Amino acid sequence: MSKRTLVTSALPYANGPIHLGHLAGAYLPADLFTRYRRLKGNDIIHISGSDEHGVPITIAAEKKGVSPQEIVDEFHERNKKVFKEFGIEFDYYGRTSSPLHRETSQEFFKTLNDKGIFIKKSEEQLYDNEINMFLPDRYVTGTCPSCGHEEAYGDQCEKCGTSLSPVELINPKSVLTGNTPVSRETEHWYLPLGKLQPEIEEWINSRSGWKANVMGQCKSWLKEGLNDRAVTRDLTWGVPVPLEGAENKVLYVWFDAPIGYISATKEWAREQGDEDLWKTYWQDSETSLIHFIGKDNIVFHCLMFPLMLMKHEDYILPENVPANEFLNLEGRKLSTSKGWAVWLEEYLKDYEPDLLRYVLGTTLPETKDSDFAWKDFQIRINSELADILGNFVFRALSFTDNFFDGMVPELKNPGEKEIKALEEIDKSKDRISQSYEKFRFREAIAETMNLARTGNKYFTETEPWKTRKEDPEACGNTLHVSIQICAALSVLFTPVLPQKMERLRKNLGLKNGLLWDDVNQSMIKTGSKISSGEILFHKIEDEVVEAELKKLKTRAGVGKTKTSYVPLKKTTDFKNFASLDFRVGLIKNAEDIPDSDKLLKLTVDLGFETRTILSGIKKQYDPEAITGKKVCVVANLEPKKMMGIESNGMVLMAEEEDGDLHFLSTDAKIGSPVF
Ligand code: B3M
Ligand code: ZN
Repeated sequence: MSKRTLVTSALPYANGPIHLGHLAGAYLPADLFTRYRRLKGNDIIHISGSDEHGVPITIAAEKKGVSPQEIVDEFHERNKKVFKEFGIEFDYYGRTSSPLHRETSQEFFKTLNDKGIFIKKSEEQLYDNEINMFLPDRYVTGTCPSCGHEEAYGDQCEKCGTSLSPVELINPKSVLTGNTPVSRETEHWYLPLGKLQPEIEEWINSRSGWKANVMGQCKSWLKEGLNDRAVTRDLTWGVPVPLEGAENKVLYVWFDAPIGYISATKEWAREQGDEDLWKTYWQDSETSLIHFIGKDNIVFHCLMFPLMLMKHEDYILPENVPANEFLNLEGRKLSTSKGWAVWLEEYLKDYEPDLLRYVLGTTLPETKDSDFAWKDFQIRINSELADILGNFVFRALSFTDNFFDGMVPELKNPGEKEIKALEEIDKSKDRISQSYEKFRFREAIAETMNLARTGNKYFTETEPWKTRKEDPEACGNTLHVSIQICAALSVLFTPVLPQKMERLRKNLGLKNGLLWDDVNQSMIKTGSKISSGEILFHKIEDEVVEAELKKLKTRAGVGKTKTSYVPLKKTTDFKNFASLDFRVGLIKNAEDIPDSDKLLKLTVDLGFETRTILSGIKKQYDPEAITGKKVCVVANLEPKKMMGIESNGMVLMAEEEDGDLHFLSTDAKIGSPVF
């Protein structure tokens, strides 16, 4: 472990409220890691804040008919507050409209300019004649030249992650007027990524311990070759370019936003009463810098910002960028504009933060996209938090309270079961640590729950309700061991369940400020007094899940009640119908076709043979979720080649009015004919 750690999590645009996608991408993993490392005694700070510049902000302001300042003022406060309520512990939550940020990013730009890093180019850029303005970045949408996605933004395609410039888009449209923009010449400062590629490439190749999804993206961009990127824009909202002759130009938001991590650290240092303290976190080689982000921010954090830091020469470079993939919601892509999202403010009105921290923590999109479903939320809470952890803690504490006057009994002549259960404390502690260190938070959480499982099982197997009368010494041993496991859990589960574990420590009479290394087999002395058990987790009823689903669907207009039916096709004869061969098949495997918007590649077992079938269900189904499904297949359709792959047959789907697709499932044996 490094001497000192600086954790940053992406600065969310202050143009809307925080939702589950944000949390799963960056903030929850960053908080889990920081809390864990803090328990390990590491000198660590967690920095984030609002990204208040850039086109996403000005577009949001235009849509609402208010000034950009009003937008960012509102969402900065709301987001800061909701993160706090959810238990995301930032040491500092800054904002890029602060004077110190302006100063810091202008200094950064000037330094690079003085060193002759930038090149100045006069180039054609898109311009909207109707409103007399240049259209940088997200002011333009169009088709991605890389993957064909039709709603790519002028700065990036969210589909394939490629970073773009508006002139590269096919069929560009002005977001403000819908016009097709014209080209007009303008002058800008560019970071010559093309020329600097060898340096960044060498650095990337020297990284170790990076996640495969992150490394893979970096390498594929490098392989394609990097394009020079303009770092200034013809806009009025942003950090003014600090040079003469650059009036009406501001710094590109992706130039100033990452510098926001530095300026926020400076503000934090000021707050600590030590102006220079930020330097130890940014300029001392014994600090490791770790950026938590979502996958759409990889290019900026792994290539562009490191290059900026490198060229400035005063800064350390990131040690790791453990980016996450995307979180889907109930099997569909999360979409705030369509209302298909769960916002944190909304969640916190009805439920406790720790429940979501746990459930989301167990489903983080660490290596591939993952899905949040309310049903899973219920199952995880009921069968893990309540039935395992909660049940174990309650039984251990209330039994001790009821039958031993709340005094922890002595461990006398422990048997093999006792010794094994106690040893699990040390073993789990090490395993959990290793998972956190590798940024495998799902695994860390599962390991922690396993310790509770061990405790719960041990309690049940030693049957203290029987031994209480027959063998009081054995009963005492059960409680002694169980209480020690509870004590260990109260520290080991703290990163995930900070509020609940604080309560548990209180009930166990443990002092505040316990660290990871304080966890051992005898954290609580024999004879110590503990409080009675309390129910830590209440179960979630089916109705709650149904209501959440209904709320979501109503808001997004999914499954509206008034249906209009597609007109019936004209009558066909029986012979025609009978010529089609429908069969029951089993989806053995489903794979993404990265170049396609719609298609998934399915491997379908028909019993007598296995087929490759392409199916246009990508928007609605996660490949993982449909593997193992029995479906109905048109088995004698002539083969068709799509995206260079031959499809042999068709999987039947029912399509609802809103485009929702459903499988026609059956319990029948694979290969059975359907007629
Ligand atoms: N605001 C993009 C985003 O919220 C951007 C991140 C900046 S991190 C320096 O996804
Ligand atoms: Zn694309």
